[in-house]
Amino acid sequence: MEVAISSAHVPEPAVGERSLSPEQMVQIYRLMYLSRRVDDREILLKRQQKVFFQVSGAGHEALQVGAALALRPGYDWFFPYYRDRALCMALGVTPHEMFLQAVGAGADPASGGRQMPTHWSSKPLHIVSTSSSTTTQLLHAVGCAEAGRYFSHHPEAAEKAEGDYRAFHDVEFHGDEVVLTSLGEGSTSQGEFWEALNTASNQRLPVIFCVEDNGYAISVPVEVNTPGGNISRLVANFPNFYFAEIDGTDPVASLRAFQEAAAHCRAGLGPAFVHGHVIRPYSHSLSDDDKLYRSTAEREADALRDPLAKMQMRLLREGILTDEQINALEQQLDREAEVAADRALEAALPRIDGIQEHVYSEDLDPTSSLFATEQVLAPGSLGGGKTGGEKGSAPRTMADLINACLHDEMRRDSRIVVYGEDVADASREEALSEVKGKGGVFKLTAGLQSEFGSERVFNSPLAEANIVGRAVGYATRGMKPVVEIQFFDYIWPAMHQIRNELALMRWRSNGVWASPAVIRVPIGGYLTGGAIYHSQSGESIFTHIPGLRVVFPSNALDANGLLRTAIRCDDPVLFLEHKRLYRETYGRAPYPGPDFAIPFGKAKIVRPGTDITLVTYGAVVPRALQAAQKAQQQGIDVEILDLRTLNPYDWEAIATSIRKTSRVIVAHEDMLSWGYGAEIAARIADELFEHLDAPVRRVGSMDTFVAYQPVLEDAILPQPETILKAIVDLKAY
Ligand SMILES: Cc1ncc(C[n+]2csc(CCOP(=O)(O)OP(=O)(O)O)c2C)c(N)n1
Ligand SMILES: [Mg+2]
Repeated sequence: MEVAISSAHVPEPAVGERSLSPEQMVQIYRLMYLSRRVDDREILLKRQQKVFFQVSGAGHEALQVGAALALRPGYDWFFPYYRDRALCMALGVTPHEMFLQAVGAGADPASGGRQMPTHWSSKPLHIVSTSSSTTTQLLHAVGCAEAGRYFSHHPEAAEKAEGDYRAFHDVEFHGDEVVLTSLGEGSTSQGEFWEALNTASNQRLPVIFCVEDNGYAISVPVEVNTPGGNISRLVANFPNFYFAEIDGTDPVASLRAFQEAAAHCRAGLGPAFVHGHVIRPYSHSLSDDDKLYRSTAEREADALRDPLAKMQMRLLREGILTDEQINALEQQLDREAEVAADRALEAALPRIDGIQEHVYSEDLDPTSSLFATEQVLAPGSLGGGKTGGEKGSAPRTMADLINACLHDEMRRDSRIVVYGEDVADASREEALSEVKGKGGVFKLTAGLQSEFGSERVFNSPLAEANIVGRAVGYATRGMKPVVEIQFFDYIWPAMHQIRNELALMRWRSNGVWASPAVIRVPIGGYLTGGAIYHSQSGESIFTHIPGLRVVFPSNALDANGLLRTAIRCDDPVLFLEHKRLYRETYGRAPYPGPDFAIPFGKAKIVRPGTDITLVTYGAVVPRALQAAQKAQQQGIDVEILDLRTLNPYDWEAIATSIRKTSRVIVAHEDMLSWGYGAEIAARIADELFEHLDAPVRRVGSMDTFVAYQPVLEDAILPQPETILKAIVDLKAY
């Protein structure tokens, strides 16, 4: 096994050094030194228990200052990671702002006291909020670059529009903008690293990937994470890249590499990969002690490469500053760090009553009357969909009306892009003159690429995190990605992006950033042969994520109106489409026109009744109706509520019905234990106890996955008979 590159093996700078002016050299040292002193001051505050976490950028300063000085804050875009103090300082984040974050002050501009220190965010500087998750930010950077390119090709899409999310997203773009994202060498082991390089390379996107290689991921040395110990060697065959492997303790070499990288990107040639070898003199964080796993010799060798000491020597050697001048400068910067920290310690704390602000958009409420355009369709009105102009009076399937909504909304809003696995008609456009086109494995996106072109409708790589991570980047730039995950069963690689990024962007940035994308996902069983990996449910896993709206229509008309609201609103939405309902006779409806919308959080009484309330949604709705018809024959009058949206859900409708019937069943297709019904049942027991004449009952599938053999599938999933039995039992209670 090859070992990590040590200082002795650090490659020569990629370009010959032209000298910088003395002022530039001093400015570089000033930034590097101040960054280190802010770290040191923060460490002191942590030891005094005045701040609560510390992770330093020590040893990485030269590389980061080089990157920042090659780029333009507020013009280019930045998706940094937690070590990037010197980068952010050089871009314009002040020491005071950094300390405000460390103390968790209300005025912390990055997160208002919600995130740990060094989790950067600044709208004016174009630093997009980052999480603690290693590597997720790379896909955001890719989506951001795609959005910038899209706007420069379609400047009209940047214009503001009233009546939907666009009213709240100012768009800025420059044709030659660059996106910088950074990560540690250990993080290159994450799949999302490779997924990001894939798309950046394929699309020649102007993204600079900066690997800050300090040789360790906490205690794990580089050769354990990276076969052969050098990530540059592994990525060298990606097409269209500019590559540089440099001594990241040398700010001038770093600056040169990033200047060349930026020039490559701005010229539209493709992405860049700058691999800087740096050191980590302060352990991973204050929670770590590297003496536990690094030899003394290794740590001493690293110390000899300290970028601060080297730069100081250089200033002296090149006669740029004298000893006295360096001392005076350092004293001034020490004082600057101290004053900034002292001021932050006096700052007001965040408001407790503000905790729930910015979970969802405060500007645009998807439950509001703005989205209440449910109307009776005028017979003969024009229909949407791939051919357009169809008569609206013929009943159409859920698949048709979802497709029609996508066509209508894409016509109306040029910020919408649609992508995912197999969603395009044909990636090789030239084939379209002779073939019909794919348009999704369920054909829900059929005809979109043919009508709107390959820049707006395209296939993604087979990588779910790639789909959602890029959507986060697109949406933070003000675009509206409406992406597809091919099957709910395969949403899990994207789970990290959905939970830790998509749903959290607004809250963790204290309302400064948001990523209101729509994820359409075919879900559910009752397929006869769908088996374990094409029949899963699991909606409660997603309703358990604050910040994410979850929609689950049961019929064509609701699917059309709710998808329109999902697209026009300003929150991220998981839009669950039951595969079994796509083409069923049940629930077909005429095309309702291009402005038909249904607000979230409004249940529908699909069958009025007086004896028992049955709360349900999705494919259980038609099964519950069958059960209710049979119950009626036994004299039991069941009221069925279709929730339609699961977050938010219509508590008022549930409560009103239960006050009338005093008996309730919550029924869903997903497994009974820990399912969506558990929460609804618990709340009913809690808040409506005095209205109940019987216990709250639940109906769900067995606590197992769905088997292939139809006999097993039928037994596992709730059937009309299962529901009927629960109705009869409950009435007799
Ligand atoms: C997805 C994820 N897994 C694990 C962690 C915990 N963790 C935080 S930093 C880190 C090591 C990162 O090492 P590297 O990428 O080399 O960056 P460095 O800290 O050395 O700059 C780990 C495992 C995390 N934050 N995110
Ligand atoms: Mg590392």
